[in-house]
Amino acid sequence: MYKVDVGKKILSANEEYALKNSQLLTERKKLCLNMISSPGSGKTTILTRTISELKDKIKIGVIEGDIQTDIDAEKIRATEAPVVQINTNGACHLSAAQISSALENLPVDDLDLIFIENVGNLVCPSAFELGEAGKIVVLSVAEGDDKPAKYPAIFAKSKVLLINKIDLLGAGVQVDFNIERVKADARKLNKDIEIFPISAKTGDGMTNWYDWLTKSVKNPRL
Ligand SMILES: Nc1nc2c(ncn2[C@@H]2O[C@H](COP(=O)(O)OP(=O)(O)O)[C@@H](O)[C@H]2O)c(=O)[nH]1
Ligand SMILES: [Mg+2]
Repeated sequence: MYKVDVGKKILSANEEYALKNSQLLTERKKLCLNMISSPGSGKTTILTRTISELKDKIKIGVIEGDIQTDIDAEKIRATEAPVVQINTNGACHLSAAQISSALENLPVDDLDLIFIENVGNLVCPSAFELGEAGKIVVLSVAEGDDKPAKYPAIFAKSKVLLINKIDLLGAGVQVDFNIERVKADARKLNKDIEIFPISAKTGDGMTNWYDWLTKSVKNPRL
């Protein structure tokens, strides 16, 4: 007869790797942030602008997850930040095992902060812990203000919500997006979430995000 010890949590293979990644990052005091959004919300644009504007203050490396191609990794490489590309060949999220091997290929000791750009998808990546200290969810105004209500999991789990493309809310542009509704819905799911409306295109609002990053690299487990 089998005996099941209900008191002991059995870790999945993904959780085992996530724990290993988290231990490695904690030991080396490196901040790791897992950026998640739908395709086209602006993750790569936010990263390239952040890397360039903080380059004298914070040393940033990137793990790029994509179903196919290294288009985004090339954009990151142009900033001169170290980058490792992972192609998931169809999978809708990165796994902790993939992050573990990517970390072996990044000069971790030379970095302060490692961003993971997850595969573009608002649902799938939220279910897979990678060993990161925190998740950053990006929602652009062109996607509609009902997304926290419709896709609650990622908003409930994230440390930060970046509301991107606020330049599209300018006079004469037809985008219906109620920022106050998004803030209220996200805070209903997650009272501690930090929310920064930004435009990665114009730079509007980015200093609030940079201040949060600068503070957080000093406390890499958040
Ligand atoms: N108007 C506007 N366009 C943006 C902004 N951020 C990104 N984009 C554009 O949105 C598109 C998708 O951006 P990208 O960074 O590739 O999104 P990702 O798929 O989430 O990595 C590109 O054409 C960007 O130039 C922004 O703040 N304002
Ligand atoms: Mg991208």
